[in-house]
Amino acid sequence: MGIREALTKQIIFFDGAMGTMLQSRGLKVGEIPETYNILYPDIIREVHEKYVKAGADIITTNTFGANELKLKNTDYSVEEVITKAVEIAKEVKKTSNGKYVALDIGPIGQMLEPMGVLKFERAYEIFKRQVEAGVKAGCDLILIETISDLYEAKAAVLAAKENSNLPVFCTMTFGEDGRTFTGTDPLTMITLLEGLGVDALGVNCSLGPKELIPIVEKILEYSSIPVIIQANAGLPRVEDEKTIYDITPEEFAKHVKVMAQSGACILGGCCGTTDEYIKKVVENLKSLKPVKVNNKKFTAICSSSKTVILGKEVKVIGERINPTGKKKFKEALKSNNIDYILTEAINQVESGADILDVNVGLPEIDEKEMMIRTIKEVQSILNVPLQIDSSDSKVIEAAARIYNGKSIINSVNGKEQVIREIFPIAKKYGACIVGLTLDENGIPSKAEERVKIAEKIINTAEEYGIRKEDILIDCLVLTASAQQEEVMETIKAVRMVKEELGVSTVLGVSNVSFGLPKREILNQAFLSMTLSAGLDAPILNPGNKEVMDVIKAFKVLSNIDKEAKEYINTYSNIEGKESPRVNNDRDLKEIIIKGLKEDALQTTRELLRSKDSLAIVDEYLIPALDVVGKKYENGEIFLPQLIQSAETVKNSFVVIKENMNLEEEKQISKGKIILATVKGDIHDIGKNIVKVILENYGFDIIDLGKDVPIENIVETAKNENIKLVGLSALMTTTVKSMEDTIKSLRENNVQCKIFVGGAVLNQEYADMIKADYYAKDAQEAVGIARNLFKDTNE
Ligand code: B1M
Repeated sequence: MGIREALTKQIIFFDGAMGTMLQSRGLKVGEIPETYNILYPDIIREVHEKYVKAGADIITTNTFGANELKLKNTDYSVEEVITKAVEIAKEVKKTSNGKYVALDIGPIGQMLEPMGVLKFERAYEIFKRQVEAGVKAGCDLILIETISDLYEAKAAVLAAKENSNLPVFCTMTFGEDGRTFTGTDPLTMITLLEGLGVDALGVNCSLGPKELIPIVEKILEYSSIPVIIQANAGLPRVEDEKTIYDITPEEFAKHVKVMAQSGACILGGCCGTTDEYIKKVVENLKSLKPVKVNNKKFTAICSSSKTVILGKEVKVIGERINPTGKKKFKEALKSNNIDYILTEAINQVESGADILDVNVGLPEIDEKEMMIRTIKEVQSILNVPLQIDSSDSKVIEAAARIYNGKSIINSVNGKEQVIREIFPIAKKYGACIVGLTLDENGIPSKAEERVKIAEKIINTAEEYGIRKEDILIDCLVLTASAQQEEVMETIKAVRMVKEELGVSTVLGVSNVSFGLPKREILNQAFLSMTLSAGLDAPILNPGNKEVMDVIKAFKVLSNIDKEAKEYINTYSNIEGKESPRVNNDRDLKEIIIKGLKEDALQTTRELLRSKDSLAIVDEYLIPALDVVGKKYENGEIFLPQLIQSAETVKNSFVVIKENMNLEEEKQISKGKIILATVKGDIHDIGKNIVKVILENYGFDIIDLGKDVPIENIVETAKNENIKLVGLSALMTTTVKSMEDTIKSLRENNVQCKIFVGGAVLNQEYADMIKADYYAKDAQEAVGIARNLFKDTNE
């Protein structure tokens, strides 16, 4: 029986950890487990056999890290390692009565853009090579696991689906805050992965089974496909540099049973689990029938950290990223002024947009390139989902591919050719589609005719395998000035589409008032009429206070805004709350918080006319990063946004540095100092500031960078005969590394003084780790250096 069929009939058991088993069989720290397929195939075979004997249906190949980057420093190619791994697993399947061989694919080990430098298509190619090797070797399914970046999951799933016909399973790894390391929550994972057409999804690694329960509950609430759970054997803790897991096989199996009873149907183990754990799980669950998986039927789109569900309450689609009728916007597109577009995006979100429409079509520019750039840039600073708006199917396809999440495609209509071009794209990337109620004969004047076109779009979409929930219908607004009698037909059509066809509706509201004075009056009235008829997502300018007022009022009157909380919060007489702020003139602090990299250059230059360099650092850069740090800690923003703010500060600092070089003339060296951010810590903004200031006071700096190995610091200090070493650390976890560095400098008899700094430190810590001095900021660092080199320079 194929695994897809088996999933409908029985609970499927995965095996447990490979790493844990290999460690107990001699795998050393630093050894690459995948090389064991070639070097010690008997060990791998024995591990698989143990798991099958314990009752596992699926044998997971020993290929978790078998990608070209991780194997780069070994003697083996991806193909060799994977072929051998699949061969061993197939052998065991045959001899020990296993059922399926899963090609295991773990994360690449490098961050994708914008958090790292790895490009999406490069990640795709890396995964593709693994998939091709696994398919050729004859695996039965593909398991993509332990992924924490949704974008990486998308690259991997596309690689699996475009290069094989095998079932694809995908699991992600969550933290105690219920999100992955890059900010994805369970619902968002489901929204993307189901859209991409995986066969099963779920969670692995992360936490122990007990701690996973809230995450599992969320997954089961929303998933319409089989759910996989592979927990760790408890929460890991480190003892004598070894990772220990505390949960016994019995306890593990007990929790897993609860998950199976709630609906999870593919079960196994991750870190810390062994065949003992799997044996207990199988024994406990053998007689259990899987809970039937049903279609949860909701319309959703997402970015990497936010899902918006349509159809439950009004959601606003911001229409301002669109050059139509906007001279300034057109100029921005022509001059590649991305910050102008980003400012439009931010303003709309601040004014209440839930989704942003993105249209950058202009004959004079390369629309595809601009669309990709805009999507990437908007996604790196904002987490609202996007609607891809273009009349060119090539632009739509490129955008749907590169988009991090599940987008809306705007739009198709009832014309055969358009349908044929766009539906396959929507199906492949799992996007929602806006269907316009017009066809070869134009826009019908009667509501009934428009509904017929909507019905045709929905039915044809189903033929392409697109769920009805993924269709949004736009009944089209005609202007009251030219086609007055058809305004009510649109409203009637919205009601019919909602009630008779049961799909969500969108509508570009402001067209209705075109050509008439006081447009906002008509827009307001029309919006409230369409909302009453069941409009789910008006497309409008959220900066237009009047229409946003209607929406807020509608939410109260239709019992969506419970106890009128949102309404009161907006309109109670608290100063400054009257209307959402739309600001085109942001100060540097805000620019950094928003991550507007280009704006930072310009604004810093302007500020330097009235302020000196250090004042800008102290009054803008540091306070802005403190706000960002707090927001990150509170889960209001996630790693991608944190990185954008850091990059923005760097831009600002480039300008400050240029200015400092102008201010001070280069002097003779007053002494040579090493600066380094300690091992394990990649925060270097503070250290770089200290460096520039010290240089400006005439000191020669050997900057060893960030995440610097202890040996490197010791060697350089010795070889260069250094008298002063400055160490920076920003995390509680890396203070230990700072202490080790100091210890090593002392043990190696390096005759130097050491000063330390960084937000996590204070004088007490500095004394504790036996540093000679503590510098609160760059200016104090200068004081220390001047004092120390005083004799030399006098
Ligand atoms: Co991260 N980060 N970060 N981060 N980050 C912090 C430090 C954090 C407090 C945020 C938070 O949760 N509130 C938190 C640490 C928690 C803790 O341990 N207490 C944190 C975390 C958890 C992380 C990650 C683990 C997040 C993740 O991946 N899940 C990860 C760490 C990876 C690693 O290091 N292994 C991470 C990553 C990053 C980014 C890459 C996104 C980025 C750094 C980019 C870069 O530096 N190139 C970043 C940023 C920007 C921050 C915050 C927001 C800002 C840090 C900063 O640059 N401040 C920070 C929160 C915060 O501090 N408000 C945070 C401005 C800078 C000028 O100040 O460095 O203190 P500072 O320097 C001052 C003084 O301290 C002093 O002079 C400077 C000027 O006055 N000084 C010295 C500094 N070094 C000195 C050396 C000296 C003398 C003085 O002599 C040698």
